[in-house]
Amino acid sequence: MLKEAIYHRPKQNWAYGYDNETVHVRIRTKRGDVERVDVIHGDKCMPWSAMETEAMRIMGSDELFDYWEAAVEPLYRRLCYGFILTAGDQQLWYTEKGFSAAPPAVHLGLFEYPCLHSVDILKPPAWVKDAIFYQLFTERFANGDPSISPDNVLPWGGKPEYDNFFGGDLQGVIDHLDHLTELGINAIYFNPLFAAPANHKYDTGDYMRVDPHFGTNETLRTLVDACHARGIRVMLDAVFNHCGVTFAPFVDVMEKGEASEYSDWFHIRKWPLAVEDGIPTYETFAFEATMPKFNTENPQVKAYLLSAAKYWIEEIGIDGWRLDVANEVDHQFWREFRAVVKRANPEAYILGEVWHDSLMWLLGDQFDGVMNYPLTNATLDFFVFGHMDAVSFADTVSGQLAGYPKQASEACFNLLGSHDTVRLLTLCGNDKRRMKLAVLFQFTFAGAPCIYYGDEIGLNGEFDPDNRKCMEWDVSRQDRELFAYHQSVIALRKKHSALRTGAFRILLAEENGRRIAYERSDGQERIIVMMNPSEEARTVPVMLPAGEWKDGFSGELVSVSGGSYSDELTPYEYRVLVSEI
Ligand code: ARE
Repeated sequence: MLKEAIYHRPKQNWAYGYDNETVHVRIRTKRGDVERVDVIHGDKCMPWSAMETEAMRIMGSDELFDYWEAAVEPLYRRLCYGFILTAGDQQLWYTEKGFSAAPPAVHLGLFEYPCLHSVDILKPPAWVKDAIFYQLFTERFANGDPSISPDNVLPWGGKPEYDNFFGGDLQGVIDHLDHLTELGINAIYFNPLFAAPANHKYDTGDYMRVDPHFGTNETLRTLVDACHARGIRVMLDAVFNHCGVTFAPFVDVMEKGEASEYSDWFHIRKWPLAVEDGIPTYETFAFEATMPKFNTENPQVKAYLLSAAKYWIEEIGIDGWRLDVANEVDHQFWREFRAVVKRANPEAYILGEVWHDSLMWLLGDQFDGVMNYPLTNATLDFFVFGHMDAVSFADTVSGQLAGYPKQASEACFNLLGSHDTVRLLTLCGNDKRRMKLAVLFQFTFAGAPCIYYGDEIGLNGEFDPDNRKCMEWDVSRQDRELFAYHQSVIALRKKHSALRTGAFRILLAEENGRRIAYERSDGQERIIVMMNPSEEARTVPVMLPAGEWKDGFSGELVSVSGGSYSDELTPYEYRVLVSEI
């Protein structure tokens, strides 16, 4: 047994409350090195004889490690525990004191999860794991009220530039809700809607007002009500890292300099405000002079932003916030933000924009989920670019699941593209076969999938601003086959809870090859996804128990005699099989 590879520490993703009764305990060992791991657990004031033993199962493996997991229900909320690792005839105890051949003499040497408190458990709103999001960039979705379009508005469908306008607005969204209902989504993520000069509205001028070219606060209320009537939830973008240069307190600072009562609202490095060699003398988002960074430690700034966070939930009825540049705002601000938002609506979703490992925000005191760009990257690398073989892909996504508490993975926001990336179809070289497999993976994995507006009808586009083209409303120019495909994967996900909350298990991952098969199962249903993301017809073999298996899309019965089952899949073909347990 390679002791150096063995890792556990209480809390974080290694021992965390999953619900009010359950603690998930995980431990890492060298891949393929350990045959069995048991967790011995109990209450530290009970006799040793009252300790219980639970066999752990491998929840996933990456290139180097196996990750073992057990769900433990402490009888009296408190948990002390140790591990017994077995490999061949070698058996080792692993406790807080390290490794030993014999059990510790007293409880004192054990790891402790001191007490399971409901308030400390990360509890994302239940609806999020069932959500299917649609990301909507309002300026480019539909112009429903030309009377409020900017003066320099261009005819719909022109070439998007950094600074041009096509007049998309909230009425346009209201007018096209049937499109979203027909598609089957049940949540919308809106890019920023508040008053701001730029077409993307990330340079906020007023956090309490909908941009006048988009509509009014009343229009937004009407839209939110209309969405709710259709079972669609609404999440807005909170740009709280920075504001824009038309935001009144920053205007005051620009006018009065150091004497401004708002000078401490921002991080001014040097007076006067200026840009020297391309670097502003005040902190900003990414050295953008038009995006001054807030001092979120200042109590007045906090009070202002938190009142905005509360207003849109309480007065307009929104269901969640996506937090822009979330990783560059202090953790303490987000803790207070969470308290305010959850008080206003305990079911509100808090989603952080973090492009990297986000564990520290997903421990119950800050976010419910993050934009899952690490998963995006792995999915694209495998299905779209072919940069990884199936083993590396399987290892990567399994490792990612082990890196977060289960409920965080289930409430992550899984996207294959956004207003910040090249569009999926373009990345696929307009090859829909690749796109479809990537999307099928997205819709059969843990986490709420999101479709970037227009992807469903074949919109393409290079990097910003080309990825923000006007939505195509001429049905004859929409890719209806792609639309029907999206409808079918959405329906599949909605039908099977195992796809949303079931355990994920790799069944086949081809080394130096492309074939992959995996299972999602939740004790009631077992779903098998088999894929051949290659240019050659290949047989995809998996081991399946006998039982009644159906094709996940057509519902047709599939004959499985039990044991080895294989399907001959044409290039880029896939197969989804479903069976009740
Ligand atoms: C645009 C162009 C720029 C151009 C500028 C000129 O993209 O190339 O210089 O305009 O005006 C918003 C707009 C953008 C605009 C930007 C600045 O949507 O169109 O830029 O403002 O004016 C990092 C951040 C992440 C951020 C991305 C873009 O960590 O938070 O960069 N995303 C949010 C929003 C954006 C928004 C802003 C932030 C600002 O989603 O839309 O931009 O409010 C790696 C790094 C990440 C990095 C990521 C992407 O993975 O690790 O940190 O994200 O790449 O670059």
